[in-house]
Amino acid sequence: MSNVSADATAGAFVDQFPTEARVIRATFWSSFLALSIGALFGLIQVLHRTDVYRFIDSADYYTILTAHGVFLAITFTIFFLTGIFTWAVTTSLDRGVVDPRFTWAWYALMATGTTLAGVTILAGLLDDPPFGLSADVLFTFYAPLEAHPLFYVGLVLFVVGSWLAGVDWFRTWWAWRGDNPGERIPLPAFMVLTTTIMWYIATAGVAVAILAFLLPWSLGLIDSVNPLLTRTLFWYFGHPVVYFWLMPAYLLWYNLLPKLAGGRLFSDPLARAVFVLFLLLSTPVGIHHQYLDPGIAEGFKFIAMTNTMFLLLPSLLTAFTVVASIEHGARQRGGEGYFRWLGALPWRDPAFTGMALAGLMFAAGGFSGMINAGMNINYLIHNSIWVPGHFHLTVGTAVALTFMAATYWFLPQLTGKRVWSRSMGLAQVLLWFVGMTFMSNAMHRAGLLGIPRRTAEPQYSGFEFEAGVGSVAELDAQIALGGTLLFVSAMLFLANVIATTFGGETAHAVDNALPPALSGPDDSPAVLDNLRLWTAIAVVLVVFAYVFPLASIVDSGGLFGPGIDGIKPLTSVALPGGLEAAVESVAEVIA
Ligand code: HAS
Ligand code: CU
Repeated sequence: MSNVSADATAGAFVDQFPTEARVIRATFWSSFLALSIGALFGLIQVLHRTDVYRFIDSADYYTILTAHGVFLAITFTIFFLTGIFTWAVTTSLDRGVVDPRFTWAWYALMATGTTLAGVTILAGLLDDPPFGLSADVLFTFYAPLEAHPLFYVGLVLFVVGSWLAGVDWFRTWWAWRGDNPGERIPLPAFMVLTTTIMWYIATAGVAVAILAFLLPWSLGLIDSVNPLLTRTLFWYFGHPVVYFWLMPAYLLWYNLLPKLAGGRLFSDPLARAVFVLFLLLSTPVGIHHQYLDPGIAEGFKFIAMTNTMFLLLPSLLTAFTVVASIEHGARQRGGEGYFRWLGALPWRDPAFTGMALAGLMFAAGGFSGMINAGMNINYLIHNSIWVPGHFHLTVGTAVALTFMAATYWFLPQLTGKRVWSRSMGLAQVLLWFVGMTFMSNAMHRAGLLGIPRRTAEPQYSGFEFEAGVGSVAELDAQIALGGTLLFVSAMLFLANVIATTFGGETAHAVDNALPPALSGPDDSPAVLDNLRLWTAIAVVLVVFAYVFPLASIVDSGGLFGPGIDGIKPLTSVALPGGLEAAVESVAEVIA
């Protein structure tokens, strides 16, 4: 275990691995570019929905919403995490990538894919877009919404790029293993490898959805698709993708946060177990997004709910381990008492404070997730603005705020320069926390009143929502205020990053080393590192969870569906015998 515990005088990452630092800087810049576009659209949208100010016509709302979702949830997050993962593998295995040309190739594929998809979406804002480009399909892009083929091509290139990035991390590990036979996989690399395997399993669903159905459909090669099938394949991927965002944030909470707090990770074995649990359980739960979809039997929904409740476990373990590590850090710094130790933490450090606040907010996001996951309570909040409230706490704070906060630590590592203004960084992370508190809390409350998500005119004409406590106008004001603070926070972040890169002073004594865990890898059962075993079990669980629902969806709706252009009356669709008879008798009664 040489590398994770490398001596504390190890210098900045950029001095140790200049080539890798260059690639990571490129992924970060791509990520921040997406963040700036996405944040601008977020502001436009929040002011539009709440009727504070309308920059756009309501007809363009879905174009803006799609761009907001794709640029933030897909591009900002995934570019950033490929950078983090490249850092984690390189630094914990203490060796560079095998072939930098390969590394640049996956980066180029992802960048090309994003550009194609982004241009296709934004062309929709033009009155007469060239080549009929448009993709108002939201970041969930399932049928019956249809995009221009170029949008799907862009997504394919982006995902293939991310697959090759995974190959790159595995290659580095294989090379390391050859030189270090029998050694435990260092924790950061272990986290990257398990997350990557999870990603391969998860993206299989979206690859089939795009390549077999959506792309041929938008090219006119097939007439129709089965919308329930493409929805189900999307959610097969759409749930685990949230852990593809979250697990890199966890990687930082486990490895960086204890160091910043002045301590050491509480338990390496627990951290490994958490990532194994995510690998096993992230995918067989996607149907919890489809509790209200007709056409999926209640029993399958119930199984998805049960699996989801098990999937809470790794996050609850994380809450315990990470807080214990932070407390250890505080006590190393002289903190005492049951709660007074909290005061001994480095609250002036924007990297620490941002990540700790992100974790705190994730506790709330986790609770709203548990509510979403309950089959019966889900009926209350599904398709309401409660759901955006939930995911702005999770991906929008636990992940986004962690990534921004960590950037204040990474910038000196990657550029050799000091952060331009640490106090502005501190103000920025606090502003995000405050803005999100207003916006997300009010969104949850508004959702409970039945105010819908995904609409430019949530008030409907002439319909008044009854507010129990406060008023809809007050909730709207909080949403608009919170959203505006978030935009300001994002701009402060970008200004700081730009000022550091182009004008910052040279940093001194940057230290890239991570302290060893209190309970180290030697306390971990060796079986935890058996990636083949966990992959095999994960695949079996996915097969069990999905083969039957998919078979019944194909059986009742057809592989390519009845088509949205010419939906046939239900009685003329071929249904399994018993159902056919039932439908006919209902039709007779109605007639
Ligand atoms: Fe979710 C919908 C259920 C987690 C993202 N989710 C969404 C959508 C998104 C999303 C984007 O079951 C909307 C998709 C759409 O457009 O329709 N979600 C869950 C559950 C969890 C969960 C059970 N979601 C996430 C994460 C996301 C994310 C993570 C992004 C990154 N979600 C659902 C369901 C729906 C849903 C339904 C469908 C709703 C519908 O009807 O449409 C769980 O994974 C949550 C577990 C989390 C915890 C919290 C543990 C607490 C921790 C904090 C530690 C504290 C620290 C701070 C470190 C149990 C780890 C210490 C600081 C000190 C100072 C000491
Ligand atoms: Cu989910």
